[in-house]
Amino acid sequence: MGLIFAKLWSFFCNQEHKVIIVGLDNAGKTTILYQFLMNEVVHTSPTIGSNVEEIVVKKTHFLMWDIGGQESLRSSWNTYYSNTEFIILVVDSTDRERLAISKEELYRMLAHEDLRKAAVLIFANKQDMKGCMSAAEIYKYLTLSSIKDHPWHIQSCCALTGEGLCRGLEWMTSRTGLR
Ligand code: G3D
Ligand code: MG
Repeated sequence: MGLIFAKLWSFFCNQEHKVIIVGLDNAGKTTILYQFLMNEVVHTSPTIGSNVEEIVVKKTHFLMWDIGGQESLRSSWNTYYSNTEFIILVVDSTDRERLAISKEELYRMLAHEDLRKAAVLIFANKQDMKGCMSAAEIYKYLTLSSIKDHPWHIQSCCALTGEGLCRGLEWMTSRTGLR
């Protein structure tokens, strides 16, 4: 009896939150997911699929889908949208030319019916690179202040060292309590 109760309890308390990791190719999506998996404060389950991983932060379970960013794959991003609670948009802060494409993809996602309730975490990645754009510049360029219908947060980071990644996860964890 106790065991069944414990199982039910854990089922309801450790609900999984679906996360999709999007961004252009070469932005650093896979490196970020890899850092999450290596991070000591995060517990992980064995790999579920080639691009899906479960990570657990302070009893909050996130099911993370790393979605390919090549142009040919972007049109299929929407097949992953249903039940998504968090979008992690990874931006290569050195890639000034393609920031316009990231912006376009961001607003396309925000307008999508299946992502109506999703919160957006933007990682301004590759902050270790000389001449990269700051999170403030990216914030301005993406006109984040105009986004009123989705919770959003921008975090600068370096996926190679892991710097900034925990702060982003903390924001996500704090949002899960608000639902
Ligand atoms: P993607 O999954 O979004 O396509 P990847 O991107 O995670 O494969 O990363 C693309 C390249 O960027 C990789 O380099 C990776 O090491 C590098 N990269 C990711 N994050 C950072 C970062 O914060 N700083 C720097 N300097 N490089 C980063 P390679 O050379 O392996 O292709
Ligand atoms: Mg990748």
